Amino acid sequence: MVKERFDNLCRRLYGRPVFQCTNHELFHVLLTLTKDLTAEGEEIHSDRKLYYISAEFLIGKLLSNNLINLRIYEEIEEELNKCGKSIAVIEDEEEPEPSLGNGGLGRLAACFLDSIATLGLNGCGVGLNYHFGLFHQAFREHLQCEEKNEWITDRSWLKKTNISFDVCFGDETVTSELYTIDVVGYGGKRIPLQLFDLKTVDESIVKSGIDFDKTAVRKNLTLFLYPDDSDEAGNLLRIYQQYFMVSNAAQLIIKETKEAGFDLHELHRHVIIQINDTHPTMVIPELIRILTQQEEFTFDDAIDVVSKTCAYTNHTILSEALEKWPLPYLDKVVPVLVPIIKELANRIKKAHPDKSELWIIDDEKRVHMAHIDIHYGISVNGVAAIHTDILKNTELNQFYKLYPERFNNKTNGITFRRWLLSCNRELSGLLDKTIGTGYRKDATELKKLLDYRDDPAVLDAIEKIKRDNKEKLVSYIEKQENIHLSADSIFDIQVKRLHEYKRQQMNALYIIHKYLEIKAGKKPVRPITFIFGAKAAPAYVIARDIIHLILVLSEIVNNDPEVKDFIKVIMVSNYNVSYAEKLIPACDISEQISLASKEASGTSNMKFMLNGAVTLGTDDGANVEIHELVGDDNIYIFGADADTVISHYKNEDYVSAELYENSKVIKEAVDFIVSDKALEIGHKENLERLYNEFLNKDYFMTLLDLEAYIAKKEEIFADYENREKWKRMSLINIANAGFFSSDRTIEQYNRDIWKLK
Ligand code: 26Q
Repeated sequence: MVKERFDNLCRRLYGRPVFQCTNHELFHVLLTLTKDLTAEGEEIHSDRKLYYISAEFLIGKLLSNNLINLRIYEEIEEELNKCGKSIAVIEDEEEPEPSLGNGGLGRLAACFLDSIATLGLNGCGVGLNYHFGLFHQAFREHLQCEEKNEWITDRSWLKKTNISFDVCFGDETVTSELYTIDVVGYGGKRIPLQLFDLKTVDESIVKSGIDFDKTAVRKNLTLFLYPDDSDEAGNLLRIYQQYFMVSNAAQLIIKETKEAGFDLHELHRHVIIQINDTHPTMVIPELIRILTQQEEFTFDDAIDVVSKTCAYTNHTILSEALEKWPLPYLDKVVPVLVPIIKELANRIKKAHPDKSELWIIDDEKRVHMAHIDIHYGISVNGVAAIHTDILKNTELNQFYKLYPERFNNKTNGITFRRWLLSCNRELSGLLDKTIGTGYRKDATELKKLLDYRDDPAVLDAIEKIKRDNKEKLVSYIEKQENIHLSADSIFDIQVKRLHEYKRQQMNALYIIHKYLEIKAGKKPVRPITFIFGAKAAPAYVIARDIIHLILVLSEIVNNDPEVKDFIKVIMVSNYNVSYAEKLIPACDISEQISLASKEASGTSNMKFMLNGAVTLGTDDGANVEIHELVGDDNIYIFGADADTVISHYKNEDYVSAELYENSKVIKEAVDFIVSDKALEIGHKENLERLYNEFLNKDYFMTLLDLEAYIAKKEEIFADYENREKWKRMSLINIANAGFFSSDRTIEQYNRDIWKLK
């Protein structure tokens, strides 16, 4: 059936059968076929609907994933194989990757949409259609360069709708247009990702790199995700973007609720809004504005109904990320919301006159967006058990005392369709043969694999798959980066946004340590390949310096005849979802080394585990739950725990210079950053700044854990040589990963917060 349709479509669109079409043509045919089949699939109806509003949806390429979820991948692949072609190659070469997110929070939103559709829940995603999204990263002179990332072509998954709304800013009114991307769940049910755009956006205002006139809102509003926010214009633009997103969302919600024939006084019975971090917070005052100004609600009634409709997810405790907008900025961008926000704030201040930590507007006239969400919503959730505990006991303790029933944990998850079935077809094939296909619907069935923990055939098959995936990655990296790696070496991988709290710099210091040891004659028994992938926010100076250090190390290590056969260092360029899909199945050691208490959850840790890597990490975020699931013997945990870290901050007693002075190992590694050898290749300004940061600040306490990290790494590398032990650890990690299916996470959101039918 599908084969025939595929061939017919090739003939209709290009006048040729499948085997005569080019990859370029085949992508277009498969895109059209998939869109058609998706539209023919089952739509979900119910009288209660979820709106998942998020500034990011990092959906990745969709071709293979959609074919898998429509359950036609095998059939199409068979047809293509007949003429020496494959879905993977067509996707690699022809499909642009939508660039609608940064990292964790955006990828989580994408996994959630997959699970919502799979579980047949009535919901949609609402966000923005950034034309250039997050920048494309290139390296020049060992530095990150940003380029625009053009992903929208006439062959994208976007579908234009005729829905459009006016959005009134302080100085002008703009008109939106809505695009949708259908998200197909496993089995073929679909939900829409609704992406608002602006008719008047002008791509030509972007001249070189990612520079543009930040004040020309009509022309720039949906050009970039998170424009540089180091200056006032950048911050104002963020507020323009956020209001544009939520005003459209609110208008869409009101329109759909009315069209369904529901009474807006019953809004909370028909609608649930999940606010993904504070970026969509203004949806609360915006809905109140619409209900009071256009629907004749009293203020009390509007607050009442909206407060019962909204739920908030917190993804970070880093204070820099907790949005606090200066009131004058809001006055300029969204004057219509300011009286409403002030009224919301006054009610809280009146109720808690002595507790300024609960206020919405502080003494410096800054609006704490999270406080709006907590006071005027039904739920506050953290994204891993330890993170929710920290919110309750420390970060948001005053709020927890006031509203204990609102706080709940929802440990993150990942979709196994993309992060196993699609990215590691060999492993999912082995699982099918070994434990049956039930795990595809019910991930906890992966546990059945534990019965094979001593079965040499299964253990060897897993090892062989890892080895094959490493070979594939080696060829891909060779093509992409022009660097040759050996699949015989240990692949030690750290991929995630570049941030000091994630401590890529600690990994770099280990590499320096190892380099110095090899130079002194102490050689590792097996070669090790250290792989990094990370983008730094354009205005984050130290993060850029850390990238510089890693690129400099890569140059030094990979070209040193005494060293290069023992260790290699590579930072892949433009790390994104597609790269992750190739790196993760090829990984031996998963680096999850954040400063304890700082990584809310992490989700790559789950992806690595599911693909048979062993975690080397701190007891932070979801690592804590991985640790509990696999037990002490199947994970490598080191470093200070969250309580210790929190007390260092409280007592202000962390002094990195003392650690540096008192440890030869630390001193040697840190000094290397400004050694002649490093300065010969790197830039003085970047390297000295980073060196001084370690000595004078080290806010994320890298030096605190460095020695413990070095010791743990020696242990894990030694254990890698015990192949029997390693293979069993790998299997045990896969078998216990079922808990991290986003289907489980979404069932919990639905059970506790959304309550959709
Ligand atoms: C806020 C204000 C000004 C400028 C930027 C921002 C901003 C932008 C993006 C703040 C936060 C983000 C993104 C946060 C994020 O991705 N957090 C990650 O969320 C994942 C999913 O829950 C977790 O697994 C990660 O631990 C967390 O870091």
